Amino acid sequence: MGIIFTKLWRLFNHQEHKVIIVGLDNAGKTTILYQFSMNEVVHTSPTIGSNVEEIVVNNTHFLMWDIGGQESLRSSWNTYYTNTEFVIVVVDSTDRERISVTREELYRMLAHEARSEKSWFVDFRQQARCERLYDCC
Ligand SMILES: Nc1nc2c(ncn2[C@@H]2O[C@H](COP(=O)(O)OP(=O)(O)OP(=O)(O)O)[C@@H](O)[C@H]2O)c(=O)[nH]1
Ligand SMILES: [Mg+2]
Repeated sequence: MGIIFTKLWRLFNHQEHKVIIVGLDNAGKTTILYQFSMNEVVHTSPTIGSNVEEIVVNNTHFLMWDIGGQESLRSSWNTYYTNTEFVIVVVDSTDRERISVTREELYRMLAHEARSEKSWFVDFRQQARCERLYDCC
């Protein structure tokens, strides 16, 4: 009970919550970021480095970092971990050939010493009856 209270207190007492969005290149991270911030699907190009947007939900501020997923950029993901409270892992489940690469990257992140005290969400973009997430809307 005490732990839950402490976590809730931390959650609502902070001014701003840092969220990182990670996943392989072409998974749909930037698309998600702008769906959150502009509520629309925008044209994207591969992210070199990162994009960041502030999103406010019910007076709660989230600073959302969308990090480029190309192979050469993945080693830099851990530099974004500091002060991160939420991690969204985006997986394009139509990309079957690279599911094992995604799994390795996920294990690498979970093994990192800075992984603790974060909430993790995994977004599998593709369900049986729609091609990918925004096709379902
Ligand atoms: N059909 C469909 N296409 C999507 C969806 N999400 C993203 N895409 C497309 O997939 C491509 C890549 O999307 P991005 O959001 O740029 O991918 P990313 O994960 O940011 O890729 P990097 O920046 O290279 O790491 C774009 O052409 C998007 O339009 C989806 O839910 N459905
Ligand atoms: Mg991107």
